[in-house]
Formats: sequence, C-alpha cells, structure tokens
Amino acid sequence: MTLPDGSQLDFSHPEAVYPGRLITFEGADGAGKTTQLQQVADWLRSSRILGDRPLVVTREPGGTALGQQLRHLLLSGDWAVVDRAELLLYAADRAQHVEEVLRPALAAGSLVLSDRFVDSTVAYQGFGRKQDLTLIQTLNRIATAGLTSDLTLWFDASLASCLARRQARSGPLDRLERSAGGFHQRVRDGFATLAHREPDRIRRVDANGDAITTFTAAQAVLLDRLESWWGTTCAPVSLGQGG
Ligand code: T5A
Repeated sequence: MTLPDGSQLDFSHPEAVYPGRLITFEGADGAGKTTQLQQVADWLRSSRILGDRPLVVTREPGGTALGQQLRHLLLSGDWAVVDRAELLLYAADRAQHVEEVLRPALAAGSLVLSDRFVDSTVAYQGFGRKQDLTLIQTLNRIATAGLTSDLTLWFDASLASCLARRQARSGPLDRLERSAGGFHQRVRDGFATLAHREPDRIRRVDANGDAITTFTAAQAVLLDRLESWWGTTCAPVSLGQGG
C-alpha cells in the first residue's frame, strides 16, 4: 500500500515460509465441506500417512476463544449486522486465528486443515454482498499478514443440493444461510471465479454425489499434493476400512 508521502506499507510477515502446510476447505453453505474435512482428518490419522507430523483441525469463524464470540455475533441473527461490520468481524476473527493458531501450527511443521479461510470472504462478502473486492483483498492481507493456503479444496455442489442438505440438517438456518435474492448463486460464482484465477492453489471437487464419492475425489487431490510436498506415498483408503 502506498502512503501519501510515497512510502510503502507492507503487511506481509517477515518469515512467511513454514515447514507446515495449510489446506483450506471451502464451499457454499451445505456443500458438505465440514463432513469432508472430518473424513479427511480421520483418514489422515488412521492411515498414519503423516508419520510424526502433527495434524491440526481448525475453522473460521470460531477457531479461537475470541473467534467463538465473533462467530456468535456474526451468525446468531439476534441483531442487525450491516455489511461493512460483517466484513470487519470476519477479518478480526481471521487476524486472531492466524496469529494464535495458524502461524504457530505451521511453524511447528503441522498439516493444518481449516474449515474456511480468505476465499470465503471474497465469495461471501465480495460476490455475495457485492462489497468492494479491492478493499477485501487489502483487508485479507492485513488480517493474514500475507499467509495464504498451500491448497484449497472447493467443494462445489448445485444450489439445489446445497439447499436440500441445509434443510435436511437439524437446527435452524444461521443468519448467512437465510440470505436471499441470488446471494447463494453469487457466492458460488465467487468460488468459481477464484478457482479459475488460481487453478493450482484452488482445486474444485465435485460435491454433488454422496459423501464417499466426494471423499474419493478429494483424496486423489490430497495424495498428489502431499506427495509433492513431503514425498509421502500412501494408497487410497476406502472409507470404513480404517486405513
Ligand atoms: N463466512 C465465513 C463468510 O461469510 N465469510 C467468511 O470470511 C467466512 C470465514 C459460517 C458462515 O460464515 C460465512 C459462511 C457461512 O455461511 P460455516 O460454519 O462453515 O461458516 O457454516 P456452513 O458453511 O453453513 O457450514 P455447513 O455445516 O452448513 O455447511 P457444509 O460444511 O458445507 O456442510 P456439512 O458438511 O455440514 O453438511 C451439511 C448437511 O449435509 C449432509 C450432512 O450430513 C449435513 O447434514 N451432507 C450430505 N448429504 C448428502 N450428500 C453429501 N455428499 C453430503 N455431505 C454432507
């Protein structure tokens, strides 16, 4: 960022290269990413594919104590939240999450699986709420201090499938899930645009099928990437066989 006197503000972290890796799980509400994250974590633990490398599972919003409070403020629907406040609350959650959870875990060499990260803000607040994308990019850079995912799995299911899954789930819909007026279509368009722009970092996983079919597709991407990072080799494991 250039200041009025011509000097530069640099939000990036001075030691941005870590021995660990960050994989984020993204998708529209109800696409099934949380189900997939749990299955991937179970598979990685039971297969011992990571050896002694720690596995950390976390999420946004709500990956820290502060974040859990922010998650409630954002999703309960108990009060009005204007779009700019929504954007800033997600950024606050992320800043805390990055410093308290992600950086320490990555510095310790962990494989970190995060249920959502910066791409959600672009898709939801940028495309969904139509807020300024340049502003969001700057805010994401401030919140992350330059940290990016090494791999993002975008679980993509049709709007009809997502809606049916949201409705089949027990409990009320949260504030974001209740958004109408083409919001969910724009969110999906947002993820599609991001995946098109960054095909190496963001990999689309077809999530229209059942959970096992989706897991098999995600597993193929993960095996390939884990091997390229750490030379790990492991045959795909069917769900239910426990590795
Ligand atoms: N948000 C988040 C922003 O707007 N900006 C941001 O920057 C960030 C970080 C909370 C909300 O915050 C928004 C996005 C969200 O609206 P969240 O906690 O991740 O984020 O909430 P949701 O995405 O709403 O999580 P859900 O749990 O609703 O959706 P998932 O994770 O996609 O779906 P999942 O796995 O929980 O599954 C939903 C139901 O479908 C079934 C499951 O059993 C479950 O009942 N299911 C399937 N059914 C059939 N076939 C499959 N393949 C299925 N997979 C799962």
